[in-house]
Amino acid sequence: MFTKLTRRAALSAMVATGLMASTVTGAVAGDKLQLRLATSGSATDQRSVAMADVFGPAVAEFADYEPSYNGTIFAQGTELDAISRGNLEMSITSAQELAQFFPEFSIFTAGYVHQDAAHQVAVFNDPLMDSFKETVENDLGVKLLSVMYLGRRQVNLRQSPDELKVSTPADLAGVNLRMPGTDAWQFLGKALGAAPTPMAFSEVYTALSTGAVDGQDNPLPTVVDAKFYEVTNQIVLTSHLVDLNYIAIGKGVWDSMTADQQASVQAAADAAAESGRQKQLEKEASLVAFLEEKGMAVYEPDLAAFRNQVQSMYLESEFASTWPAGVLDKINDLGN
Ligand code: KDO
Repeated sequence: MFTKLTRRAALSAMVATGLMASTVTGAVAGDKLQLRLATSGSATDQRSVAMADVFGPAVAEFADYEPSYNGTIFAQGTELDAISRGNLEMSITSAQELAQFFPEFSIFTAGYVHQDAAHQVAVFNDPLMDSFKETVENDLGVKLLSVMYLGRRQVNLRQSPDELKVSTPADLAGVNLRMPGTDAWQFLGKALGAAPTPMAFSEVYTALSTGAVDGQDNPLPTVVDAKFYEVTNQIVLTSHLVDLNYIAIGKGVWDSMTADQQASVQAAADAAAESGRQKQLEKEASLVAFLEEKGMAVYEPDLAAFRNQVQSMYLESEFASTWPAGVLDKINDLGN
């Protein structure tokens, strides 16, 4: 099931042969540190906006912040490898991507675990995260600076409710639901009751418009930003994952900075994450009306049915066997 488990072994080999970047060369442009960030998100995604408007200016005295969007420089899911090898300085990464290297990160990818944006921040800043962060730093050469809020993921389908009304996971049987391409994402699609198909984010609009897939899942701000409402007809408010991303930076880059620069980068990342979080929350609260104006049906299914199925499937899965003892209870204790 964990087809990518071997990536941890591959990492050890990289470290052993000195392939992993312990220092970064070529990352200094002129007198300034070059901080190239790659994301599969668009330039208008609130995480990208926050990084450009808040992070970049805050470090401008000593660093050039150079973002690239839509997976153009590094395809979705390849950014961590690129940072690890010293070919990239920063990314907006996900727990799902980290779970490919470190299966225990799947605890942060499980449906109905994080409760809201504040819970994500509490979990990220809690000592329970220390060993997760240390593992990523030591074994991958990547430092997780701050947690960003992507939002509550909802099921977004081409079919109208007349064709397919979704109340419980059983209604999604046979629905070809695009999910991002890692094991953790695919399992979430299965747990929802659907037939998941892996696909990069950049291909989703076309796949929806041609009918190559029946639907996709993402938070409302992403549905709007990517204009998925043009090629779909309904949104089922499952809120199955309160989704997060991490602002990640190469450990070699981090170690090359002075203590003052490190403090500035950390503060800038925290400020960008907070700004993006507030904007994303505002958007999420207002977008149902916008989507309805665009002709979309937006409704809540039987949430208890989704929650029960998803939670029990995770607890019975191989993913749960990789979760360090007691961490799920600690996460739950940090919530409401
Ligand atoms: C997606 O591919 O559906 C996803 O929402 C997954 C997230 O982890 C994140 O990478 C996001 O895409 C991209 O940044 C595009 O918004």
